[in-house]
Amino acid sequence: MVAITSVKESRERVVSSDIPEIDLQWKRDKARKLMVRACEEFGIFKVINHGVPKEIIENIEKEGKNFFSLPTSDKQKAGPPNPLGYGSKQIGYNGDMGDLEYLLFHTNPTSIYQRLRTTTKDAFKFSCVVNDYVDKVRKLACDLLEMLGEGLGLEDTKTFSKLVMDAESDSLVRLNYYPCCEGNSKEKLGIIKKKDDKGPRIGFGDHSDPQIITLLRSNEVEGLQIQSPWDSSVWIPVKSDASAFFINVGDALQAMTNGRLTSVRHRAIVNTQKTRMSTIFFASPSLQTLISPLPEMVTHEKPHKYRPYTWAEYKRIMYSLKLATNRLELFLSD
Ligand code: GA4
Repeated sequence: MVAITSVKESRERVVSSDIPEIDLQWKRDKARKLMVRACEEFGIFKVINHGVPKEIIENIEKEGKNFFSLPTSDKQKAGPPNPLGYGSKQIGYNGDMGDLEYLLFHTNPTSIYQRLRTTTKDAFKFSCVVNDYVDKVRKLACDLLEMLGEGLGLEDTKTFSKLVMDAESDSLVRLNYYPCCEGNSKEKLGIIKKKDDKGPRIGFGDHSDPQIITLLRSNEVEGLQIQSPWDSSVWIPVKSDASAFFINVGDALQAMTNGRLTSVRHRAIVNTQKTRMSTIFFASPSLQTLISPLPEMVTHEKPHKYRPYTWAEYKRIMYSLKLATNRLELFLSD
């Protein structure tokens, strides 16, 4: 689990860590128990032997790199993000900025090609590669959600996975591209102690994901950090592993489990030496889904923590707020 091995004295502290790791070749009972525990304690775990073919991953990595190497004017044909499409630096609509470029798509197969078609002559190939990736990763997301349903002892173990399998699911896929920058010296990365440190350059600022779960994979370049569950001033760097997926609990899963599983706050920092690229699948319900604590998660001692909301309502509110806002707090029951 997370082992604290070094602490840096400054406004923010960075500690080194190991994220709970789950091997999908383990016996199912062992894997689902550890998965639930990781989601309760940290809101994140890593899966290895996940079954997503190497070729599918290599293809999206290659096509993604090709896209971000295009001239800016070509990339901009898929933007500005509304919120889908190509974006650079600007995140959302309320002044959040990050040191990154990105592509954000709805996972509906035709929408990906529609966004890309005027950007590059390889748009069709790129959109096919993204669709292939989404198919496999959606399947992995549903398997993991079913294991979580079993681990939580739900009567209908497919409660979560059904929401993502729905033909109208609002799932998204995102490619984040963080060009390396000289600004993140060893001091800023928290490796060397320095006075008056303003902290590292932020690629994507501190936030929790609004959806059910997120499946993130990146190249071998470090950058993802999670906020310590025990101390919000401590950021835990996640060791990169290009062969694994990092799975994190989103706000909707926290709400449906009545707060038992916790959506982890995380951020991405920019690497000094190497360009980082991550591919992220956000498993979501349909817009009209009513999200509410499951009856099995509500007891006399643990009454309804959140009021019911539709996914559409949550989205509307989240787009009116800054990235770092703790949105779920606005949905606490009276
Ligand atoms: C965070 C998680 C996903 O990347 C995302 C982001 C979305 C966006 O980039 O358009 C948001 C952010 C994310 C939450 C608050 C709002 C919306 C930017 C922002 C400031 C695609 C999502 O679903 O929510």
